[in-house]
Amino acid sequence: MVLDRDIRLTILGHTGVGKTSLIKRLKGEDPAATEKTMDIIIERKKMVLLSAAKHSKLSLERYRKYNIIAVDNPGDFKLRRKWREAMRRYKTNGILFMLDLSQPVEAQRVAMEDSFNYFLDSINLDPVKADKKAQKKKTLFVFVVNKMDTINYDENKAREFLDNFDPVVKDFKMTFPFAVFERVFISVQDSPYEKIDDIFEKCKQALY
Ligand SMILES: Nc1nc2c(ncn2[C@@H]2O[C@H](COP(=O)(O)OP(=O)(O)OP(=O)(O)O)[C@@H](O)[C@H]2O)c(=O)[nH]1
Ligand SMILES: [Mg+2]
Repeated sequence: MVLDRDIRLTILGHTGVGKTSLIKRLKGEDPAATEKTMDIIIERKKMVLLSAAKHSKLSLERYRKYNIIAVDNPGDFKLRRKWREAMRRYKTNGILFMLDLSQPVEAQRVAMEDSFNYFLDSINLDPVKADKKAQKKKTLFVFVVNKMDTINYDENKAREFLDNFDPVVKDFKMTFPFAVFERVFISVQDSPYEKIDDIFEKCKQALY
């Protein structure tokens, strides 16, 4: 239907951070049993965002459906080279980069740098051309800090954790001056569905 809109997202992050679990929650499945992702997996879900109900019955927004095209990726170091192809082939609107509060910072910082470089590669393999295009590109980066349950939902602690990634995020911001940056603190496993919906609400607001 004409009313529908697409949101194409690439989900990246170190292994075990909860990428596949997030998609399971989005699809209303039990996230408890996930296996390590070994290849790129395209997941689609047509959804009405919770905010739709706030719009009047005369407003299109009340009836609009969003096609979420989420590209799940393996976080394993050796399989990360698939990230570039995933982003190139599925013309992403943005990256949902996931972080895990219960895992060490350093390996995740490397994963974040990898996501940044593979994204640029997906724009153009020539670094100079890629940087040039990036300067004009409207895109979205959502940093999803997962496993809040492991730190008792302490947002201050979570913010301190995210501060460790500031130098990399600063590079993103300089390279993509027109990008929208969002941050989300969540427990994909335990947070209520509204928190999952909120991630996609933020994407909608950034893109439309
Ligand atoms: N405590 C806790 N565990 C979680 C949460 N979300 C996911 N997990 C667990 O983290 C583990 C890894 O989850 P996955 O979703 O498979 O991680 P992934 O990022 O897809 O991993 P790869 O496919 O290897 O890249 C699983 O045992 C999940 O149950 C959470 O919010 N809290
Ligand atoms: Mg996975």
